[in-house]
Amino acid sequence: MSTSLEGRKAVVTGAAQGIGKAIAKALAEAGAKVVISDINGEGAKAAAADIGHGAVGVTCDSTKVDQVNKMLEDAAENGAIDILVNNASIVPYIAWDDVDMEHWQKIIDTNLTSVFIASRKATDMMRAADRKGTVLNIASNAFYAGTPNMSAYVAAKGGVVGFTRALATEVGKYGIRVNAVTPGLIDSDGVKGSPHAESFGFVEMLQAMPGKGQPEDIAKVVAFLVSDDAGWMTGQCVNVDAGMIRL
Ligand code: NAD
Ligand code: 4PL
Repeated sequence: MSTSLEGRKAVVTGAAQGIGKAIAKALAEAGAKVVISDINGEGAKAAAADIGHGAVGVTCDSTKVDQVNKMLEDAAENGAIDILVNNASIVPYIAWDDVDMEHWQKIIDTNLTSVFIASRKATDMMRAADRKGTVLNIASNAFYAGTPNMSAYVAAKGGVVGFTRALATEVGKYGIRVNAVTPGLIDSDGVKGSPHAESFGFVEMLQAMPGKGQPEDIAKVVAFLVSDDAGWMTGQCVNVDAGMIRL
């Protein structure tokens, strides 16, 4: 087993709170030097202080090419990062009748185009530095379920799954692995206090196992997928939802 991430440089986007913060913590505890990137810079710095292990918090809007490129260059410290986790996203709860062009565009930009922006730069840097790095995208089991009240989100996450497969194909020849995780409903900071929290009873009924999914349940699987233990895995979407969806 080589689950250790000692000496690896990692970036986790949207990691000021929730699942992203739990991922940043798991990677830092496995030995990686972690940059916590978030549009909420104060939150990112607070998360870094909380996690310790040399984690650093930075302000970065994942939808802005210039900000993302600079954030990744800073994180690479004249080389390349080894691990990019594309986690930043908006988790909306919106009736179909209220979905308009503005909402659709914001969700596609934040939840799908952001994944392209960071992956473009990070894989270019990995290739230039001859680094066999890895990209891990956080999609959602809402893509499989067609979960109600988040149509643009479901579409964006489907795009993330498709892009995961395509990018894995494009960069596999350089030894760069690209995978995704599709979490089910998770009791994250964002979900707590949102209308999604009211779905736990229904979702639990659909799960094969009872219980409320926690950010750490996702983080542990991510830590494995970005480690050398998953070295023969690429282009995969790993579903982590207590068996709500049985693929
Ligand atoms: P959350 O709302 O608790 O946290 C999301 C973070 O992303 C926040 O810190 C926010 O500031 C940041 N963010 C938003 N827009 C950004 C931008 N433009 N640039 C940079 N950062 C930005 O969310 P969460 O529940 O922890 O979800 C994390 C990931 O897991 C997301 O990709 C989400 O779609 C996915 N997911 C969540 C659930 C769930 O039930 N919580 C289920 C499946 C998938
Ligand atoms: C099943 O990704 O996958 C609610 C909120 N329910 O964000 C999600 C399910 C939500 C989900 C999601």
